[in-house]
Amino acid sequence: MLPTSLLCLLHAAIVFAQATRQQLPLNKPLSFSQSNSPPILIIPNSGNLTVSIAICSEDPGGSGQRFFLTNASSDSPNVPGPGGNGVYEIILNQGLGIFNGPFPNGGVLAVNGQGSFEVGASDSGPIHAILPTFPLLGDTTSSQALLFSAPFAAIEAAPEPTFPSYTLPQANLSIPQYTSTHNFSLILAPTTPQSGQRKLTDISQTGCALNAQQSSNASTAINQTLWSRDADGWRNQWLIDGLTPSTNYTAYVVQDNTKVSGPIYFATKSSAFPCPLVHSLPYCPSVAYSVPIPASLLPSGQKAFDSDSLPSGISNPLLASLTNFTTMLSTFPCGRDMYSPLVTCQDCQIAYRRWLCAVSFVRCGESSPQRLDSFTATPVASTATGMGVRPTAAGQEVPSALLPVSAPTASGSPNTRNQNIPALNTDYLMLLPCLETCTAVDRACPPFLQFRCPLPKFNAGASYGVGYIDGFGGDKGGGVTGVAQDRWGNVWCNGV
Ligand SMILES: *[C@@H]1O[C@H](CO)[C@@H](O)[C@H](O)[C@H]1NC(C)=O
Ligand SMILES: *[C@@H]1O[C@H](CO)[C@@H](O)[C@H](O)[C@H]1NC(C)=O
Ligand SMILES: *[C@@H]1O[C@H](CO)[C@@H](O)[C@H](O)[C@H]1NC(C)=O
Ligand SMILES: *[C@@H]1O[C@H](CO)[C@@H](O)[C@H](O)[C@H]1NC(C)=O
Ligand SMILES: *[C@@H]1O[C@H](CO)[C@@H](O)[C@H](O)[C@H]1NC(C)=O
Ligand SMILES: *[C@@H]1O[C@H](CO)[C@@H](O)[C@H](O)[C@H]1NC(C)=O
Ligand SMILES: *[C@@H]1O[C@H](CO)[C@@H](O)[C@H](O)[C@H]1NC(C)=O
Ligand SMILES: CC(=O)N[C@H]1CO[C@H](CO)[C@@H](O)[C@@H]1O
Repeated sequence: MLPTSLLCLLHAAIVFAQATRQQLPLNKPLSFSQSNSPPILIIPNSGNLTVSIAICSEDPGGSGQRFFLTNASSDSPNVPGPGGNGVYEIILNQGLGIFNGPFPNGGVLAVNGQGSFEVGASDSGPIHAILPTFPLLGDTTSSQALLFSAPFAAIEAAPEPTFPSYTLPQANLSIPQYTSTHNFSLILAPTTPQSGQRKLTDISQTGCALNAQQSSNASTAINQTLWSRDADGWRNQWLIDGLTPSTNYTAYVVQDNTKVSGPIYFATKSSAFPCPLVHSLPYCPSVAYSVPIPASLLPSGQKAFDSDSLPSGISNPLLASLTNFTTMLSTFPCGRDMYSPLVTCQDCQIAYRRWLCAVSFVRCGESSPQRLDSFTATPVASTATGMGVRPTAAGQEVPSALLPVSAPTASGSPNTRNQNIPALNTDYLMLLPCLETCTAVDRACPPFLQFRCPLPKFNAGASYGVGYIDGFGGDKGGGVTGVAQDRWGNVWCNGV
């Protein structure tokens, strides 16, 4: 006969095993916090299920959790474990594990080890995932950043108007509206953390682990809104304040607490950076960057310009010019006559709007804190032959299309290329638009408008970033970087 104490122990173990069996709901994540009695989960019956695991905090003991499942049957009394017959281990990679397979008789999932985690079982793709798309940097100042989530929903395209009532959109578009059912959170931390803290890229790359970092963070989102910045789709936009100057940051976006997008990196400007951010302009949806407007023109309490606070002396001439262009474009029998098999008057207006916004909203820039020589030190003469890309021995150092601009002289000459922007009383660096914003108009508009872009071999480099996206000869995507900016925080030209 067994001693009573051992009997009690056995009894407790059986009760414990039964009490912690728990049904896993379909298509809804369950969280489990750190405990000494990890649960045993019953997986629902389904022809095809994806079971996903996200580690929220690791086992303080150190060895980490392991997850074992069987899809043999949901009422097997055995607890799946290492080496068991018909048992699969869900292998974790950076805190995320995914198993996909048939569960005709349901299944059982068991956990070895301690630490908090989430489990999801879904019949429509994994609940926990690392998204293939990255967040996007708008721009930074010394203490602020404009950031976007990856696009999450397509923009409903305006129907192509038809002849004879081919009506193009007004210059002043209305603020677009969208209602999203998604939750987004932005997680941000210095890329090189203070001692004793872990890099965001070193913790589990899961929504719950990253969200836990955010709650302890100092920088604050002072505005959050949905925005259709470009044809890529709807994004969540954040305006962040309270960052440290000249610092490289790592950023992630977590969607619905379970799907991770990132990381991207970006650097804040030095503390002397003079240009405030401009964002959320319905008539220039892709303007989300710093512009050399004196910050003294900001209404009190505001930290960046939006469509309400932007001086009308800047917006009105832009809208007048766009109206003028639309009037001229409309003299073409749009929708009846074709000037191209590929593009329409509507495409022309879209490309022109984007170009007009990019050249009217002059962009400020600064060389990367890691590459201080990455701009042309002396202003380029208007006859100069391209300044965009400076070849180097390694062929790797690609300076940004930054052009120094001097503070206005006593004679009052303006210091921007847009005379409607009040002069900034200080020197700054201008980040030139990518030449492709111009060539897109050239390609999309009817030839009678005689819209012309400067040529790379003549003086295009004096006013545009040349050779970054397209090659010097114009070959699409054949430029040195192929893009205007990358996820590491490099911005080569203003490529809105
Ligand atoms: C369990 O999953 C594996 C892997 O997907 C599959 O090959 C096997 O047929 C499944 N077992 C049952 C009983 O469906
Ligand atoms: C099961 O679902 C996943 C995710 O939805 C899908 O990728 C996979 O092709 C499906 N497998 C079968 C056999 O239907
Ligand atoms: C654009 O139109 C909106 C109304 O849709 C109006 O409130 C706003 O003042 C206009 N913006 C400009 C710059 O005219
Ligand atoms: C979004 O967050 C709210 C509050 O945290 C929650 O009630 C809601 O279920 C979440 N929605 C999704 C899709 O995750
Ligand atoms: C955020 O910015 C947008 C655009 O400027 C504005 O319409 C909205 O009211 C702001 N939201 C908050 C909460 O301040
Ligand atoms: C409209 O365009 C015409 C022709 O290019 C130009 O002469 C006129 O000054 C423009 N008006 C405005 C308000 O831009
Ligand atoms: C920021 O840090 C990342 C990772 O160390 C690096 O790859 C990137 O070049 C840095 N970006 C800038 C703008 O300094
Ligand atoms: C805590 C803080 O001041 N800001 C933090 C933001 O990101 C992580 C998590 O707290 C820390 O490394 C930063 O210091």
